Amino acid sequence: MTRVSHLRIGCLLLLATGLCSSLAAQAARITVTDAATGEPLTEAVVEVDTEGAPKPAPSSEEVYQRNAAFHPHVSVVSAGSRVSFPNRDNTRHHVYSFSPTGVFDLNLFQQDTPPPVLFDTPGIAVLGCNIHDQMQAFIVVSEAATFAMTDEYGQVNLTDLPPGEHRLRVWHPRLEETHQQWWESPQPLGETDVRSVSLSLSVPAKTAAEPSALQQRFNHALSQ
Ligand SMILES: [Cu+2]
Repeated sequence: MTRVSHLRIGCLLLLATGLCSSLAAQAARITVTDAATGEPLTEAVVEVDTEGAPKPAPSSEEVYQRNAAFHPHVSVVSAGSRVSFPNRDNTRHHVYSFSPTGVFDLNLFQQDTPPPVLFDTPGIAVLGCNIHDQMQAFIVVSEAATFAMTDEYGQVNLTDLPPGEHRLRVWHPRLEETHQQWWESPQPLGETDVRSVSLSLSVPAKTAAEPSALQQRFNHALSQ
């Protein structure tokens, strides 16, 4: 191989590395942890307020019931989205929300799914079931241009933030009892920030979602 071709390969390698690092840098990464334990927090919703950026189109989502639990436990949707509530249990559920962002009340029989509910007001809808006290779920209705929910490692990667600094806020179901408050970052977020957020949770973790023995007998009686 000649000296010239060695040089050429070197330049190509440099170009490739430069390109790779600039692509990798175009993402902000946020890790959310529990301040008391340091454990990563899944199901934290991260909102970034990017003024002027287009907002995501409304979508159609589903929160189904199986084994007397809601799935998913936390959803985040853009304002104007519709959510349906299919019952995949053999028993009845009576799903409601009294939250200002979405007040509704649905009596759910198997295979009989009512029309989806429209969520056009930003905020958090806390869902419950009149029959099963332990059933709880949350729908975060967002008007932000960018939102995401943390994965099992407590992380979100925001790959399409515009340049500049943006307001950052984080919500988690265990932040406080009304489930309506957000943690606001004192520092704005840049498009390449790698940020750790540690939340002080005041609501204890719900233990087993297993229905009580009495509840199980009741469910069994209902399914007969
Ligand atoms: Cu129920």
